[in-house]
Amino acid sequence: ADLARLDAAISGCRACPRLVAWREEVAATKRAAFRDQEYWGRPVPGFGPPDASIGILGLAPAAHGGNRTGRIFTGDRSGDVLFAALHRAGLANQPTSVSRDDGLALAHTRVFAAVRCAPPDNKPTPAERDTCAPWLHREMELVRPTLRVVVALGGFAWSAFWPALNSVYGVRPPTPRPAFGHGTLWRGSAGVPALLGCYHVSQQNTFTGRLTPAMLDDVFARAKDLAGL
Ligand code: DU
Ligand code: SF4
Repeated sequence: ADLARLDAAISGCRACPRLVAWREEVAATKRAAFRDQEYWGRPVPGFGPPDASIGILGLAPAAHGGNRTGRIFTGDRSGDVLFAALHRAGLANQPTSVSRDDGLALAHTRVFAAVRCAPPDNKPTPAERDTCAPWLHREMELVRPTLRVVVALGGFAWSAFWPALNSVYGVRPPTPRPAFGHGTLWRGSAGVPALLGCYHVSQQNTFTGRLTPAMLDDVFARAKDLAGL
């Protein structure tokens, strides 16, 4: 219930003028293939059960993905790859994610994003990242009792984890901070979730073979292990 309230609150945020303008402009102009659809055009909340032990941290919603469907990673190629992998790992009840009411349910897994509004060129500014951070922190606070591992999809998400560690757990991040890498693990400690790096599931990585389905399967097998699943 607290998480549902937070999701609703996130959806009304207008704190970043550039992103508010962009998300709404995209929603008004649309992509031709989706012209019959009503775009969400608002901040996109996290997705998954409140008692998740695995958190998956992405960058931001895609303009015609989450910004269209209103569910993170839903309706874009990145999500196609991510949810297919979660299904293979037994963490999703179906391999596809096309709309908010498609019946998809995650098990033990909550998907978050570092920034909640679709940014131009998928690139939020540092100021936008910092403005949006408290939403992630509040969400992690609510999932904290069960959260055991955060999978960071890409370097932006990886770097968003450290302020969360400080704000949510009161744990000062290590200095220097461990560099992002695919398969890099920061172990956390008692009551503090581990952080596991994974190349982002974007087409740039999946079409080029930099990130393969087998690599994702390895990441989620490790995440389940770290989560005690
Ligand atoms: O074009 P695309 O595969 O939908 O991904 C666009 C871009 O946004 C890519 O860098 C992934 C990222 N992204 C994300 O971090 N979270 C989402 O929910 C959707 C896309
Ligand atoms: Fe609000 Fe985050 Fe969207 Fe900025 S990016 S308007 S802080 S929800």
